[in-house]
Amino acid sequence: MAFRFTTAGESHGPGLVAIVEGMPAGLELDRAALDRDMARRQLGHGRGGRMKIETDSVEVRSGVRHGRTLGSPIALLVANRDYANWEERMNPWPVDAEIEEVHLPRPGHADLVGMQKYGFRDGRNVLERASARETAARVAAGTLARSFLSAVGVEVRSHVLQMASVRSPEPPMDLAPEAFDGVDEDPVRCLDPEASAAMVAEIDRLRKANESLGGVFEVRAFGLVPGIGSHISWEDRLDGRLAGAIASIQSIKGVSVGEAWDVAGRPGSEAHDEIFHSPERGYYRETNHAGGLEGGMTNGQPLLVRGAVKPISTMTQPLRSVDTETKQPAQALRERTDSTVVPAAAVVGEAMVCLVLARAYREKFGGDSMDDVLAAIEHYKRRIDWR
Ligand code: EPS
Repeated sequence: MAFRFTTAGESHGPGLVAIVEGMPAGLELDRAALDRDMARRQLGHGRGGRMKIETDSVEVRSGVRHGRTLGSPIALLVANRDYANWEERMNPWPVDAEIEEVHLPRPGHADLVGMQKYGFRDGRNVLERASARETAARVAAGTLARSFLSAVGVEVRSHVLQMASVRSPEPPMDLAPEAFDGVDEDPVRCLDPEASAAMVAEIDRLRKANESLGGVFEVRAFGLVPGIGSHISWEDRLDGRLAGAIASIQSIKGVSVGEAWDVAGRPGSEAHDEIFHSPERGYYRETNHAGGLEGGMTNGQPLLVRGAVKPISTMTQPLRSVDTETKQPAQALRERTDSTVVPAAAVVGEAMVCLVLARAYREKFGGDSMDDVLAAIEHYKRRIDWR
């Protein structure tokens, strides 16, 4: 069965659901690790009041028995604690109460076009699903993909490179996975302590000015064998899948692979990663401009992907909009909100990269059980003499 996942759920509804299909049987899952990823997504200086209400935890409803996958679809449930405060407004069934509608679409949010497209007078019918709360379900699904990848020797890490106009120094292309240890303890998940302090100060400064902040994060994956993805068809090119997956995260406006935008301005001689071979190492490279992908396939180098996050579109000092009932000028909806979600978006980026890589590994190596998967990978590594 093909590896795939879907999510369901509204931000202030009863809860979120993720269903993951196509995991092999016999994968050992660590319950604590699932909740650890959920907690990492809630971190970051600049989040709002909602994160004090939620303590996200994953409940496994199917597909796992005594800590191991069964090969059947895995259903995951993440409760919305805030639903207790929204039971009337978000009840799946009619309620005996006057419910206020949202008629003030926020520029940058899905509100207006969603109301037009789906024929709603109440913007809440759109914004509840468009909300980045949905990413909790993606991270839940991503934890399963991460467990699978970890069993095949792949590790996925992330960090924040830029917060509004504050940029950290460019990290080296050859960072080891261990360089990311402790990044979750940093208030903005930045690897550079000086830049981190400047980012925190910038969040505080702009928050006081009623502004929201965007930024840039990077996800790196280590331990990939060469040949994941394929040059054969556009749908199988891994760069395309990764870009699509990252761009599908709420608030993302740009994706890059390797030194993308910089490479575009260089001569070819400075853009590519020359190929070497030694009896000890086999094939190897001394640079990684390509970010670990050539011809839509992993080349055995670390994978480097970045996402550009726009500032959150719910503003404490709302932008100009129009009342959809009266068509008169009005200020956009004002709601409790975060100042920035860039540190959280990096964790969601990890989840999406894990899900894309797990799918591509499942396609390449098949297998109904983990033993089958591991045997297929071993065979392949021997064939291409990969160490
Ligand atoms: C969000 C608005 C805020 C965020 C929410 C996404 O929620 P609320 O309107 O309840 O304050 O906190 O993100 C989450 C709840 C989450 O878990 O990430 C939005 O409008 O997108």
